Amino acid sequence: MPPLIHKRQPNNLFAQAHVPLQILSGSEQTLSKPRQGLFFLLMHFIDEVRLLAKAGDGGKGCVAFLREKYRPRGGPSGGDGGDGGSVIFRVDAQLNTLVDLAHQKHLRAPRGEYGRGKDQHGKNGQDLIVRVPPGTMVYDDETGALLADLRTAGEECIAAKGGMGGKGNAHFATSTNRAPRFAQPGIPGEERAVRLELRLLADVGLVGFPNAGKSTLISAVSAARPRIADFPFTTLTPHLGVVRYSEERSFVMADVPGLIEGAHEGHGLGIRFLRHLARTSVLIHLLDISDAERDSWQDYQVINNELACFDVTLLDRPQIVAVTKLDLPDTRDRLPEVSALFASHSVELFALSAVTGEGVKELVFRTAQVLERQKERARELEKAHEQQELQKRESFFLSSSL
Ligand SMILES: Nc1nc2c(ncn2[C@@H]2O[C@H](COP(=O)(O)OP(=O)(O)OP(=O)(O)O)[C@@H](O)[C@H]2O)c(=O)[nH]1
Ligand SMILES: [Mg+2]
Repeated sequence: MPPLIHKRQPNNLFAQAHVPLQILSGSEQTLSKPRQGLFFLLMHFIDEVRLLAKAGDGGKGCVAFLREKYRPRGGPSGGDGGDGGSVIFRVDAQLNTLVDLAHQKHLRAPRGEYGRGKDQHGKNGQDLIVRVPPGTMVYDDETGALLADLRTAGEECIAAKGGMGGKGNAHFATSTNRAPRFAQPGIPGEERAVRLELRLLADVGLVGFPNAGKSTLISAVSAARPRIADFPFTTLTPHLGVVRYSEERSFVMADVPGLIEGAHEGHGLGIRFLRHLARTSVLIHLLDISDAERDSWQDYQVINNELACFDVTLLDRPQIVAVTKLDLPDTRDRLPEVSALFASHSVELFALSAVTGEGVKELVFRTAQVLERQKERARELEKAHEQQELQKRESFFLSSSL
């Protein structure tokens, strides 16, 4: 029986989740039940793959001479070779993971056909179009350079360009050499090692400890249906949901797996999923204060510390801090005390219950408000930057014309 998954590099996911390697190559019978579940889920959300893209070579030009009845010396008639196909990544809005590429090592586009006699052009190799989800970043795996950041449906990036076909000898006839016996070989297609990294396109990210109520909240405000259960690490992969807050306005929310202390050292599911917060503009930090034994302020700081360990700029993002499970009597009792504590550190607290809906609308509107302010600020910054560039160019022309 073939192995379940080839032992390949891209899915360091498995390493993070502490799944023993035997699962990657072992037979199905060796998997115990819970592991099978984890395995299944991880298998279906892949956000990093490494591939070798090889474009098709150009076909050779042909050396041929036309010999026909009444035209015994018809002259050089070698046709050109066809162009090789390119390897192209194209965004498909229906996709949300790179799982389709997880088991591939090579992406090969077909070569161009050789040119033939009677000036026949070889057929071009067809481009290999590889569909990727929106938010895919394409890197050259050798240099680490970013080749493309593919965001909108239909956007494309040529990972490896097909080689041009060689010219046939018909092109090389001159007055002094009317029967050239040479043609061009085709140009080899490009070959490039690429790394695809998916960074989900979300406006708002939910962060917090496991069981804080992240998935329950996203289920309450959007059509996303991540699994919800009363044990930690129910959510093993990020989920996106569209939150509609008026007739025409909406934002995308991301539920990422819970964090725990030491996540940056690999504890729990680690912090690798935090890359999906990189493009968010606002974070919603959820706190469960129902347990009297926990120190809410410390919990808040632990999560922020893990965010900073992944990427310190995540802390520059506006953060809305919200207490969940407001319907529980323990939460309600502790709320005034915790709110006062957070207020003493100048942190405003929201409170909500995703089960009863209390406070949810307020949180959504506040999030939308902060998000719009952020977008406005980004637009202003962009404008100011453009103006600066314009001024620089003007002063350059002025100084060079003097
Ligand atoms: N009473 C009450 N229970 C809630 C509320 N929100 C979440 N819960 C419960 O808390 C538990 C954990 O909720 P989840 O939404 O799965 O928590 P999570 O933050 O997504 O957890 P992970 O996926 O493990 O990180 C579940 O049993 C939920 O039913 C709430 O507002 N009120
Ligand atoms: Mg969850």
